Amino acid sequence: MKFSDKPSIYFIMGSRNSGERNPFVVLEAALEGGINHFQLREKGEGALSGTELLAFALHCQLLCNAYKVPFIINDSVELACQIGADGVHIGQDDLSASQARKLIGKEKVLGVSVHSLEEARKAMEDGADYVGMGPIFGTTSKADAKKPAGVEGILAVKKEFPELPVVGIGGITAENAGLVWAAGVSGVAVISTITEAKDIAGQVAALQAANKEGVRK
Ligand code: 3NM
Repeated sequence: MKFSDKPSIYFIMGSRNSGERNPFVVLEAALEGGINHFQLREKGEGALSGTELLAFALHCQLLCNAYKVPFIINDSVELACQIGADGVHIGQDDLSASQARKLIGKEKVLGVSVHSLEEARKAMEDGADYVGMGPIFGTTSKADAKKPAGVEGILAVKKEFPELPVVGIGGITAENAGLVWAAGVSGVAVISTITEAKDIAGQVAALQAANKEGVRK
């Protein structure tokens, strides 16, 4: 499946990321504001599991469906298959991309987190539709995040594999997103820039407006 026809504002959130605010209210505001992808990433202290996670995921899915925004699940191929999510995003420590592709079939979106050209090559060969590269800038949203790597890794991947959609992640804000877009990404993925925004739709618009180059693959 193709990742996206237009530059994507790719919002990631779990039930613990929205602070005092109701996560569904935050998600709906982001959808209303025009995000292009949503990934449910349920991690950290107090993370939901079992039937609670299932119910949370189903509610997020309903909202995404209402706005025709692809609903992607982090890590759990099982949950994604169970509820018929639009895709799965996996890391280097999860099952392999080729295993994930076999389990989800050809039609679903498959994303893989990578940190090097070699990992990107492997993900692509294994059937990934896009790769996530990060952290570009410092982030406090991922407990085991690596050192910020800037946009060099993205430039290297785009040079070698111009057709492979790359999504930048980690510490991206409306102020620094221009650098990321300019590196040739197909999308910018954010947690806190949206979850912490007073004006969520305004932040989504600002992330879009930071893309001066227009349409990307
Ligand atoms: N993955 P924020 S960084 C989920 O480097 C995630 O692979 C990363 O959150 C990676 O937009 C990250 O708040 C956290 O910095 C992104």
